[in-house]
Amino acid sequence: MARQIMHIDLDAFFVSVEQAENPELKGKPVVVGGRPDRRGVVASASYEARAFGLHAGMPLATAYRLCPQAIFIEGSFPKYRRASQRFMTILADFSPFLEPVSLDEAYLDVTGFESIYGSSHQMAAAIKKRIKDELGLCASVGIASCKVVAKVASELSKPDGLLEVAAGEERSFLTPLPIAKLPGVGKKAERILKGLGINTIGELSIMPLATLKSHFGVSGEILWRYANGIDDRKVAPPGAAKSISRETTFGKDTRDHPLLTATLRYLSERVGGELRQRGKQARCVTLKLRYADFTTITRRHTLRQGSDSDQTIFDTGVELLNKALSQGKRKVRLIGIGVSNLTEPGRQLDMLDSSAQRLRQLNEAIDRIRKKYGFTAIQTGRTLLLKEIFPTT
Ligand code: TTP
Ligand code: MG
Repeated sequence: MARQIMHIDLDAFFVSVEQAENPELKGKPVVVGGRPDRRGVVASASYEARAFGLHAGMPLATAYRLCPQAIFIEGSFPKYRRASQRFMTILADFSPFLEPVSLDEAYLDVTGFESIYGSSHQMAAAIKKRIKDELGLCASVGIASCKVVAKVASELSKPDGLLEVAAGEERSFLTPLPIAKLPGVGKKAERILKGLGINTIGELSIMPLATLKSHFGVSGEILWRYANGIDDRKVAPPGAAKSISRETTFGKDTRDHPLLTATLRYLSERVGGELRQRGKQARCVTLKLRYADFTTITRRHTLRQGSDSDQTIFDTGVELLNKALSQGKRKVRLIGIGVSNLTEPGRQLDMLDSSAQRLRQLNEAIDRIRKKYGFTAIQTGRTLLLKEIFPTT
């Protein structure tokens, strides 16, 4: 039976929290991000402000030029965090399979629970109503058999939307949409794809896999799968995976360097593959060696920035391996490589210039919050660096 997955995203989140608190702001162009005479960018714009072309990431000065009558608010992160917690608590009442993606966005696997409400559609309406009644906020909900389609559906339904894509309709739903609507396709990928004459998700879905791989490396296959409405990622409660590792025991204890490194490469690729499958990046790489006498050592290295690249994992592993091997002559019985300190790739939550500090603290405190933008980057050497918007992922 098809899964029933919801993607729920609050509309104009920061602004809506301000409007819920101060009804005078309702129905007006409102911007959270700071005073227009300050440096910094728009964090959130009300839909009324968007009608003037304002959007997140736009310099405040530009926003002011386009819409001088907008109300500019500094914003208060602790307030948004509290609202976020209440939002997530409501969602958790509907299903235990909850995966927060960012402050205002989550996946909910409701498979089997929807019958309590009559249907998924009615369940989504009940969720929206509770969010409205208790928080005064509007949520947009996408329902589909997989994450990527649910995500596209909720975005498409905004604001105050509810859009269900029936099982079996995933491809036909995605087909006519412009490629930029597909999670994973950011500005750079969009440019490349348009250069190849690909404008719609449907056109992307029928591209040869090999062509996509040659342009985007490993991400090419993910793009292709998403374009075809294929996405088997689970709705994973946060903290489900704290680390990922693979190890192998040799048939015969060995000191053979090419064999050790080749094994390490294979294991690194498997670890990297799982990282990408989970849409995570790792900050920490750990090598494990068990020697013939069964003594086991682990050696760890912290990367300067998170990575999901096979090559980075492998390179780090080899360095640790060479160091370890230089310290003795014992043969190796088992080799393993693991990654930990997993983070979500992505968006700069510290766009609010004035409260960058608080935002950074928030990022650290809620390390499970997925950053919205930025499926990064597999550098295979021969392909380009892909650093793109990869929302939920
Ligand atoms: P979004 O869900 O991307 O935006 P939104 O909720 O304001 O509007 P939409 O109706 O399109 O969902 O982000 C949620 C909050 O995260 C947003 O209100 C403010 C914050 N944010 C930033 O601080 N910087 C950014 O660049 C973006 C995109 C969001
Ligand atoms: Mg939102």
